[in-house]
Amino acid sequence: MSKSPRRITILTGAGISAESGLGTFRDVGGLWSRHDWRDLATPRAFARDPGFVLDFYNWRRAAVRAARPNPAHLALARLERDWPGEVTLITQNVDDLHERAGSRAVIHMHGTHLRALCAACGHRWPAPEVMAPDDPCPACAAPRSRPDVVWFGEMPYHMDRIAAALEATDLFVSIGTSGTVQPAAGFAAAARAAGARTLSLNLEPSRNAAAFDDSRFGPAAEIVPPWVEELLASG
Ligand code: BV8
Repeated sequence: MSKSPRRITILTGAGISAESGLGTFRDVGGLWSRHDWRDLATPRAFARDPGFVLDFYNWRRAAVRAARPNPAHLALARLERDWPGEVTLITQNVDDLHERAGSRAVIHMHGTHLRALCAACGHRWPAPEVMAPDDPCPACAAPRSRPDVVWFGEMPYHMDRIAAALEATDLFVSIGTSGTVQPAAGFAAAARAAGARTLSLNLEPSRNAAAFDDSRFGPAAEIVPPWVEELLASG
């Protein structure tokens, strides 16, 4: 690795939570191979059958509560704590395993399971274990509560903060994502165009593999901790 990067920006996807027992989306047996995302992760799906969509998220929220952070989550929390420069952690995941591993500043660009959103007034509150279509919004009482996650066709959250991080970062690292979903899949190329080095830590080459200067392949729980160790030793 060339001279130590002062600013590090990390993007994680479902692959980093795979060894915590949470499914990925596009691997064999992944969520979108068993369910059609058009019926579950779009505003139209929610309008058509809110009970079906809420049940899907209730089931996934219960799986998140039962899951534990794995060594990859813990290693990133250590990097944020011990790195002498700036570490920006962006996740496409809606689980809270980064936070439970000790990461303090996590940018959830696709939202989070743990918050509910009122589709009528925009109020947000901690999501109950089980969400049902006729739950009244605590603020406006409308029965329009939904998970506070970003569905297909909706604008991801915190894009201004993300754009600023990609512009300024010295090193961009993508962990456990297939590079399929935009705009996240374009972050590596954007960081590189702004002068950053780019690194992919993934089980296999991602669809945007050409955007990475370096790649390491293997399960995140096995390859992320040694990468963090190396970085801290070089810092
Ligand atoms: C938007 C909800 C614009 C939360 C999700 C045509 C062409 C290009 C783009 C589009 C298009 N048509 C539509 C679009 C845009 C669309 C898109 O990109 N579609 C793609 C699929 C074609 N994007 C959007 O709609 C986004 N919004 O563009 O808005 C806009 C502009 C103006 C105004 C309004 C709007 C919104 C995208 C967010 C959708 N929400 N989920 C939830 O339920 O979780 S998508 C879903 O995919 C999740 O959020 C997930 O995080 C995300 C990305 O998936 P990955 O995390 O990468 O997971 P995946 O299974 O794919 O890959 C896992 C990887 O891990 C694999 O590489 C595997 O090898 C690796 N792995 C597995 N095990 C391990 C491992 N790695 C390490 N260790 C292991 N053990």
